[in-house]
Amino acid sequence: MKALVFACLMLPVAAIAADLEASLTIRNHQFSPAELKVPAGKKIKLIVQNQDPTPEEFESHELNREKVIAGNGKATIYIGPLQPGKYPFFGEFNEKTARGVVIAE
Ligand SMILES: [Cu+2]
Repeated sequence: MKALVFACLMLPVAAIAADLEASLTIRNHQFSPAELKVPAGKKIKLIVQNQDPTPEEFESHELNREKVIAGNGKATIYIGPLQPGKYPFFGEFNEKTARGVVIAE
């Protein structure tokens, strides 16, 4: 009984603490949006949807992230909490066209 009450009290806290989500789409070897604004100081759950039939690799030295996303697939990349600033990223398999930047503010 005590445990149940505790669990109920904890629910709203859990809801507030849920990750912020942001999404990116890859199409024609380009990221959309190319400029992704996120709040500084928060952990972000970044969902990357690849609508191209070929794989892409999300890579960012500034964010220290590297992840392959299968063709017509989806990947989740956790970033942050970030200091205010700009964090460029690119698609390593199509570096000339697949470019973007996360802007934390
Ligand atoms: Cu790489």
